[in-house]
Amino acid sequence: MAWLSTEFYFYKGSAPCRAVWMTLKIFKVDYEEKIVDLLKAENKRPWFIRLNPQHTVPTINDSSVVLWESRAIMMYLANKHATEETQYLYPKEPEERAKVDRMLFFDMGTLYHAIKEYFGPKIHQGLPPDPEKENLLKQSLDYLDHFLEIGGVPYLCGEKITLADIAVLASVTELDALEYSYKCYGDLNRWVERVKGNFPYYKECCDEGVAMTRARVKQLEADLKKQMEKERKASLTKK
Ligand SMILES: N[C@@H](CCC(=O)N[C@@H](CS)C(=O)NCC(=O)O)C(=O)O
Repeated sequence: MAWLSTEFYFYKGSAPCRAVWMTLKIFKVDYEEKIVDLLKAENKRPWFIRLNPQHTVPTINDSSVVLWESRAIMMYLANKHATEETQYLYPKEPEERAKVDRMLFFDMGTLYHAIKEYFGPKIHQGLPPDPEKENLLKQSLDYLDHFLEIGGVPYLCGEKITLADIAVLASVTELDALEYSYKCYGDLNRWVERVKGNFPYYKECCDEGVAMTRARVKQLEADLKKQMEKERKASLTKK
């Protein structure tokens, strides 16, 4: 049977996609890029829904093992492709692995959830973020900053970068795209700079996507402003 590379369905302007992309790179997985343009609703096309009924990216198809949910994909890639040299990214020892899992679940259920909740109106409609949800985001960033402070180690789970750092970095740097400053969180800010500086694939996998989201949000805001101005003028002529 011919050996097939892993199909990677993704969109660069998506933080969970960027986390999986960095993971594919660090484990040197042979993958085939399949861009799914969310702005053209390509994820809602029948062929994609057949592959992933939840129509989300990232999704992978690894010789008919079809997976979605970025962190589950990252764990699978580590389980399948980690070598002696890269096992530190997802340690095998239960105690060490549990620390990474804890942060991956924190990322999904608390941090990234808070980002999506607060910025939902801005990302989808160019509206201001939902002020009622800002406390949720601030609390998540506070927690993260505190974890780093009490951890007393350079990375989220110890002396080395793990999948947790990759996933959380992708989530936090979505805030760069949304122009939300986290500079006041000292330990968090230093950790972001450290991981960006020491992880070889951040620039390659994230810079373009972060810029895409920033530009898209600006466009939505400008369109909305134009629309509101048009409606204001129309209401004045009616009077
Ligand atoms: N928890 C999922 C979230 C995936 C997700 O919501 N992806 C967005 C892009 S950031 C998406 O595909 N949205 C399109 C849709 O839900 O139809 C993960 O981590 O993979």
